Amino acid sequence: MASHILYGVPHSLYTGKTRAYLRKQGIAYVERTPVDPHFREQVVPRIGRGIIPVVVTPGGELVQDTVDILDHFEAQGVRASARPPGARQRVLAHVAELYAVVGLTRHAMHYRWSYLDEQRAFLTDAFTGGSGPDGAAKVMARMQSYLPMLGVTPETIPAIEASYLALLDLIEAHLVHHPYLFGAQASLGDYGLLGPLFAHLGRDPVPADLMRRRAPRVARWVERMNAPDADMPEYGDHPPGYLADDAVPDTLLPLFRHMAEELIPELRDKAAWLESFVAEADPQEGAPVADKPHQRVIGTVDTSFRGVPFASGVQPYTFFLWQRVTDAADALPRDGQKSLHAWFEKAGLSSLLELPRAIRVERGGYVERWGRRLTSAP
Ligand SMILES: N[C@@H](CCC(=O)N[C@@H](CS)C(=O)NCC(=O)O)C(=O)O
Repeated sequence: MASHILYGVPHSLYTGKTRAYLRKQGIAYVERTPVDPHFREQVVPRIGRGIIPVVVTPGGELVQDTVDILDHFEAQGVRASARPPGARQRVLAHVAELYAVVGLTRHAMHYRWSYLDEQRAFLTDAFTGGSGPDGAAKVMARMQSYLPMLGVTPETIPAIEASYLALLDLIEAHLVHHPYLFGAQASLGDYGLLGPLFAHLGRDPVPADLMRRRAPRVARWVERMNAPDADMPEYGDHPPGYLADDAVPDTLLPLFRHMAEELIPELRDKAAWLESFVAEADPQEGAPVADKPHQRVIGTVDTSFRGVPFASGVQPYTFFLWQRVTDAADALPRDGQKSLHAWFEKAGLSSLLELPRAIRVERGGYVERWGRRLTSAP
């Protein structure tokens, strides 16, 4: 069978998410690094920037962005769909997908780069493998330069570490009963969370050691997510697939409350920023969100992480992921909406569905683009 090509590297957050998905679905692929001349000569010019992961299909189609990659395969039909059929499970999977990028990337980047001295040999080797001996130092420096706008500052670091330990404990408590978030099948939420919990937090020496000692079941889940099968022998005869009847286990309530506490203040501030931006800049529907494809941040907003102030970079991609939550919720029939709203209320997540955003963000031509203006709550 013809193979897909996955351009990525072992230590990349988003490649890890994609690779795990391809393995679980039994999709044949070969992985190559961006050092491959074909990537530079054929892929980058078509995508418009040097970014990984990129999937090249056997027919030569390029798919970039992990959301688009997973959606691409889901649309074709896969053996273990990452979209739970149940309404609450599905919307919560999108919340976890959002938290993984907007929340947990901060923890991942902190534990990778704030402990650089303790894991320099490992990271230098990884980046040399992925970017070549000449490129490694440059890429490592660029990654570190993202820390302040992600909210990793001397002031926020104690809160980031406390938050991470609490998160590990909450996931660990859930994994006592179930091998994945919503039972025995990996959802978009599991794949989202795997990004930071594998490449950085589950693999770099300092945080990997912390994870193994403090949360062994989380470390096992990281292995499980990378296995081609469900890999759950320690759960005996746990029924396969998603939990029946759209069940959401009690252990997920404190976990999603934890996510809500970190997401909502920042998203509230970013939604307010977006409103002023739209009023001033008058973005046109269909226009790319930034002048250059590699530009992810279009402004800065004063916000806070667990009460600690910091200036956050505003990435339109955040609104795109947030919108996936509200789109999935809006698509539910009335009954489903009621049960979802009740659960969101208990978890402190209601603002996600209620906070108005001034404009939609879509994806097209490998970048984020402005969508329809929204005058009232979306
Ligand atoms: N939204 C993108 C993010 C991909 C991404 O951030 N990739 C990183 C590696 S994990 C990258 O290529 N960064 C290059 C850079 O920032 O210069 C996706 O989901 O695919």
